[in-house]
Amino acid sequence: MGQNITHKIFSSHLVEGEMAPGREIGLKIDQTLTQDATGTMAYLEFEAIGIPSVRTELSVSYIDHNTLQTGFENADDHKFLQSAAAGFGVYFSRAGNGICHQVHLERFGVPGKTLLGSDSHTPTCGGLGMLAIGAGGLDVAVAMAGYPFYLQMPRVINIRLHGKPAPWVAAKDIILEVLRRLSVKGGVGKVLEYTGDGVAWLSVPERATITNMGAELGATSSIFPSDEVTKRFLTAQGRAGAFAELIPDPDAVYDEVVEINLAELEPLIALPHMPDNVVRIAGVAGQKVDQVFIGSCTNSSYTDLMRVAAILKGKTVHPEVSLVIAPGSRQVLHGLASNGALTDLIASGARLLECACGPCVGVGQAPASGGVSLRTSNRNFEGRSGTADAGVYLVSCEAAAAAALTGKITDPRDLGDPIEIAMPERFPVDDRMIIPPPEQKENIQLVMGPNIKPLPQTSPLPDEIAGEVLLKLGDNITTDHIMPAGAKVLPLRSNIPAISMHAFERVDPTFAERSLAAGGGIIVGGSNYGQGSSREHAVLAPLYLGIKAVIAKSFARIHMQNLVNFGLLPLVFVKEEDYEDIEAGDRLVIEEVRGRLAANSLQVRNVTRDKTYPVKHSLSERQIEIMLAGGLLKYVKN
Ligand code: MIC
Ligand code: SF4
Repeated sequence: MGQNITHKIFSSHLVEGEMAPGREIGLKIDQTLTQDATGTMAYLEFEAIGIPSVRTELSVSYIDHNTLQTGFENADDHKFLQSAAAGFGVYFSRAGNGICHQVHLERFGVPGKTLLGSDSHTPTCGGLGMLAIGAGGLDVAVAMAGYPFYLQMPRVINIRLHGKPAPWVAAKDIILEVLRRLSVKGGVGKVLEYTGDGVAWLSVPERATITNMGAELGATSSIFPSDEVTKRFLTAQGRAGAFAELIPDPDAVYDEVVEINLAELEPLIALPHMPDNVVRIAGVAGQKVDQVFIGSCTNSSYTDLMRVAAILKGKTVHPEVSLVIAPGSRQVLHGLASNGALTDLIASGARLLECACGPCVGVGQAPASGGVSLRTSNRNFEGRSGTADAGVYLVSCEAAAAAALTGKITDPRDLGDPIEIAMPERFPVDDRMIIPPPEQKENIQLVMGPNIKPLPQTSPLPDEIAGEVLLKLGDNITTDHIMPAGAKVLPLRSNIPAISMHAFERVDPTFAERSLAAGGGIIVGGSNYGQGSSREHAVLAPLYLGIKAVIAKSFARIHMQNLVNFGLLPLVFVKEEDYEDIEAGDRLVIEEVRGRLAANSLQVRNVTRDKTYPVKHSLSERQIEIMLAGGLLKYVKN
């Protein structure tokens, strides 16, 4: 039986288990990446494991999220990360060099290799045929220490792209169409593998736009073949030697097939406040726009911004619109500067930001009250922009540039003749902002400023869990609900006691204080609880506040793994209707927890309502041992 691309990489990296969907497998990890907002914890965790140097082929530490320095905190974190990189044998991509996913695609990604990153959009490198997976910082630390990465073997969904996209239909529209069809939980437990004749029309950065937003479907990863297009991209990056062809066998089998005819697609838009809330732009055209943001790891490549520059050339941004642009990397900015496109952007009135995440994660450029912001980024969750009542819409670069000129949501097809941007034969390669680890590591001290607080301690699973339901939540609760990001909170990522006071603040500002006063309690969630980011802080903060368990209808992959890694029990209702029965304030008791875990026969007693609900978990034997030990760090050290 022929193999698909995903299975080829899985089988060449399999170190434990059987590749049957749903079964736990262990994978060898070739490369890792961390970013500054998750990286401080990851390197503290790596230090706690006690291995002197990383054992991967390559590990890179990026500074890209916390680059706004309104106090000492972020700069302290950068110094710590630079010293950790030097000490542990990690490459260090300096602040301003670009967003981790864009830079990794340009400079490090290798077809056929595995990459584990402490950021949910790590699958961006799937655009060049790499099996790239997002995970919590501790999982990445353990992989840096040379241990396998464990996950449930995903099902492989083949997304077959047929035909050629019509003019003004972008890669962004393809992934928005996938989101429209499959929803924000449609990728859970799956790898999305793109094949078909339509793939040939897409450049590597366009493919990366698509694999990037596989994260918004909750997919384990997304991947494209490595073909002639990949070879040209790597050659233009001066990395032809990294190329290896990777295509599915002609008789490859898949668990499911989704067909998309690219020729039939139209420009699309995701309406507030979920990335799967997708409609045709033509259907909502005309609505007034206050802000346009072009950037993020989804849409900030050289060709993306060249298209924007061509649209804006000789024109002026609409007087009612603030247009902000953040190039994805220094290489992109360099390319725009040396060919004059940057002048066109500046002349049009665009406001240039540094090469970093910026507004995508609420670091600056919060929209006006009740404002409408059109963005090329990937998440439009309520409040993530920094303005609680703003509406964020997700679009392609072309649609964003069109709206910046007209001041309203505009179908880019109204712009007239399509724009062709050729891929450069050679990108302006300059790695001087990436510091390689030193040959000699003696005398390297970790620089720990006052913002870096010790790792929180976990304890072994108790035999009885009891507490009040402190919050009852609906479906699709994101990690941005649980642990908000943004310019005010992100600088506290290395300080768990301080950041914890912001947990759930957009849902219920009294949560942190109530939780501390009650000595902790239990959270009840709906389906797809914890979707979105990989941030461990969405577990560490509730843990710090005394949360003992989360009971939900279902969990997002990375968040559930993070809960287990820190010894917080993720439980699922056996009968979904029991969710309806529970109210905030009810007192719940789970008895014989340790004893019943292996048999998966736990029960929740609702003391307030005198009812008992059967609950289950989907933990592997290894994860049960992690829970009993009190988290992954303790388990690894044992
Ligand atoms: C995000 O896009 O939400 C982030 C910020 O990049 C997160 C990581 C983090 O919270 O630090 C992610 O996607 O994992
Ligand atoms: Fe950065 Fe936004 Fe990408 Fe997250 S989604 S890595 S915040 S650009």
